[in-house]
Amino acid sequence: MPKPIFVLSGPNLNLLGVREPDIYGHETLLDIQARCSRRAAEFSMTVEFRQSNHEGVLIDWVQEARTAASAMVINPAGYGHTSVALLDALKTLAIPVIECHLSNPAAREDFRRHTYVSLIAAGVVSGFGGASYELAVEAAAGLVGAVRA
Ligand code: CA2
Repeated sequence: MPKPIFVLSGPNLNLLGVREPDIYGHETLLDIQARCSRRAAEFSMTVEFRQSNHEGVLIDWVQEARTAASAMVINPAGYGHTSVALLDALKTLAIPVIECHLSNPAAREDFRRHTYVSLIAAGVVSGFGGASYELAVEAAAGLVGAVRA
């Protein structure tokens, strides 16, 4: 079995399905985790799905992924727009990184147009709600050479 795809979510995404459904939809993060696991299984892969509200915790997980993951999907949430430290950690990875967002940040406020993560991401999936994560997992599987079982 290959190493898992790390799927990391940043601050406030634990509130999915509870607040602001008009922007972020009705699905919970648990629903999205199930979607990612199912999609990964189609490629005989697994996901390690985690969320934190804390920048340092996310950075620790990125560092863990250096040896424990075959690829990374990350929704950095607000930290994508602000965190040079998260970018520095991501830059140490030799595995593919896919950035994903539930909404389409480019269609929102100007300050959401830039993310530090995009500087190192192999690609970005935005605007499809929970499906953004699923599509990102599929892209990650493809980048590590996994084929549909
Ligand atoms: O669209 C996305 O996935 C974002 O990464 C979400 C971030 C935002 O800062 C990015 O620009 C785009 C915000 C996450 C907030 O999550 C909430 C979920 C439910 C209720 C309130 C906030």
